[in-house]
Amino acid sequence: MKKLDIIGASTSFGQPKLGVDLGPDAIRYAGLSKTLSDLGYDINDKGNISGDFKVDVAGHSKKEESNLLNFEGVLNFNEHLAKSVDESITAGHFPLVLGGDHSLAIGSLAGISSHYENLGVIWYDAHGDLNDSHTSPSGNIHGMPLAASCGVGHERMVNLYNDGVKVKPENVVLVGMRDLDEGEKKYIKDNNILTFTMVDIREKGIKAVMEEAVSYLKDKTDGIHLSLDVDALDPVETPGTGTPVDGGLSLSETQLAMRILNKSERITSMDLVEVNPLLDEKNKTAEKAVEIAAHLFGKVQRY
Ligand code: 5AB
Ligand code: MN
Ligand code: MN
Ligand code: MN
Repeated sequence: MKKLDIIGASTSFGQPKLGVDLGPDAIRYAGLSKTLSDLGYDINDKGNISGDFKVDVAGHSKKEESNLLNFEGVLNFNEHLAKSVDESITAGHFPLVLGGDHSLAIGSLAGISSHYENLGVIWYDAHGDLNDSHTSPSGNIHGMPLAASCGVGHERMVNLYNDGVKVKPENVVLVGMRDLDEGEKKYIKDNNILTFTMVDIREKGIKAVMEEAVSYLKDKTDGIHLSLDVDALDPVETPGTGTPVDGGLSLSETQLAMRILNKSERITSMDLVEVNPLLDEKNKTAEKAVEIAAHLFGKVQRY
């Protein structure tokens, strides 16, 4: 039986809003383990990442480095997360990382990347998360993890856990984009990153877009990591998230996208992030997150 490790990345260091560190538990309460075990997986919930970075209920809003909010907290948390993800892959298990704000992708990609020669990444998000401290309008590190993983940004972020670039920009595909900052647009253009905005998705349809993403990555990568931010979906679907943007994907489009990725048999790891139960309506966003994961792991909707 295929083994799946659930890793709770209960961090909120990457942004200033309280509650996103409760995302992993909200997704658990929405029935993740049972749903995936009913699909035939052997589930091992490793619990939440723990360390000496306890979340301060008054919020943590210290800019330790210029324009990098909670810099030390983000680094410390991600060192722990990278180790856990690395251990899961070494054991031959699929790491499913629950978030938590998206700065956790720095750690998950750091833990994954050494296991692959040419890791591919599908970044399913309203945002590119391709800022560095110079281009970021907010200083929030959850807007920077893909840049850091591609080798751009503070050297302690770039070289976290193991030195150097974790993902090559030519192995990245962006899906769902509708809120890109100027510096991110420039990075995408300069590096020729395959990008599907919501306009592209409305024109081509999600099925064609996902098939194109898979065929682009299939032959040049030896594993594909899916980093899925619930704000890729429209806020009507997933209101419980810190940086919602109108005009997003529906749940049914996302279910179809996940089915296509399941059929590709290339997805080797996943982040499921930015679920904030304090901003949610009756845990609706966590329930959608479970539904999304279920489709990646083979659920077929029958009406
Ligand atoms: B998320 C913004 N680009 O850098 C910034 O939710 C938003 O992980 C980042 O995608 C959103 O602050 C980060 C304006
Ligand atoms: Mn986002
Ligand atoms: Mn994101
Ligand atoms: Mn967000």
